[in-house]
Amino acid sequence: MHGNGDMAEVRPIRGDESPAQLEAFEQTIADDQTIEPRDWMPVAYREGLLRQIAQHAHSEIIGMQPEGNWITRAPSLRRKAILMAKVQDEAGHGAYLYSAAETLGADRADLVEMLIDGRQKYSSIFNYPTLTWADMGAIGWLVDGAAIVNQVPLTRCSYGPYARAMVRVCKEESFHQRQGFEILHTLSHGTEGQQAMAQDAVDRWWWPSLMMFGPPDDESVHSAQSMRWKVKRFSNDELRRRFVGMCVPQAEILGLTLPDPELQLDEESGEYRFGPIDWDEFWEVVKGNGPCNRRRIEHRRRAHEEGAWVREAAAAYAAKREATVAA
Ligand code: FAQ
Repeated sequence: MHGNGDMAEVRPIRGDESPAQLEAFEQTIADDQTIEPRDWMPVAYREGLLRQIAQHAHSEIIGMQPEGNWITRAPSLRRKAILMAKVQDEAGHGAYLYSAAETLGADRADLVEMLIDGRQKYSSIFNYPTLTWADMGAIGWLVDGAAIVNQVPLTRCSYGPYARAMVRVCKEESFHQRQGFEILHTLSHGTEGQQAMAQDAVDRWWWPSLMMFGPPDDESVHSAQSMRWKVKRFSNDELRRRFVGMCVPQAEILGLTLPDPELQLDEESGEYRFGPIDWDEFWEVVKGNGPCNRRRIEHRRRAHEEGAWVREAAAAYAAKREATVAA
């Protein structure tokens, strides 16, 4: 499947707007201006954005786990410091994104509840295990690489707070991707065992990374509307193809093979054709049946419960400060 099919049909907008309001909103989008929190927006625009931003925020927070698993086992002090900084950045990205969701009227505590009880999703990629140190390289190179390809266009998203959050997030993701590439480069130029470890990690992370871009265009329920409202600027398949095109020359520099015998340059389009993605695996992971889904949610639930005293202390401190200022 190369995803050249038609987009799923545009869903009708709910009748929650006056014609004048809708026209002003559509004009702002047409003029490539941003919609800001106090502007009027259709309910479906708000809900669609909230869905995507919340899923994105949850992905950053759950995404801390696969790499957090290796902080205590990093092979040197330098690698450990870099990995800790990266995982902290991911917490920061989650925090910006929850703040962006709050500008749409969401309550952060509700969002966390919806993640923990499975009502809201997070990216499929974080349900795969990190088995060796080389996985830190593959995550940085491929997962952050895919995140950049997906998120750079989001810096031009029509919703201002999300677009602005993406500017800083993308700068940090670039550093993350570079450090992953450097880990793999070191391993692939090391001993035979290190090379094999790097290749094994790339073999395991390649296909799940392609799945990060979401279902093929003809099965993507949200893309058409989302692109019309300039939330998404490119379709899932377009971005997936762009990612493959970016990885092929980088894999050559690394001296690693991408695990796809059908990967081939199409001279006419200048793009790489790639083999079929296992969409059954993707949907199983999205439904909660991936290798680590239960573990990831259980860990998040426990961390949330164990952090209750911090939230209570912060709220008590804020109340005390407010009382002091008011007095
Ligand atoms: N996993 O109609 P579409 C990171 C769901 S990067 C799970 O095509 P849409 C950085 C989708 O929600 C990862 N579910 O949806 C990092 C929908 O279900 P719903 C996060 C998926 O929104 C790096 C249904 O399938 N990045 O965290 C996935 O138009 C390293 C139909 O799909 C973002 O979230 C998936 N992969 O397009 C952190 C970027 N794909 O909601 C740590 C922002 C689709 O109706 C370490 N998000 N679904 O129940 C987006 O760009 C879009 O939301 C897409 C999906 C492209 C992900």
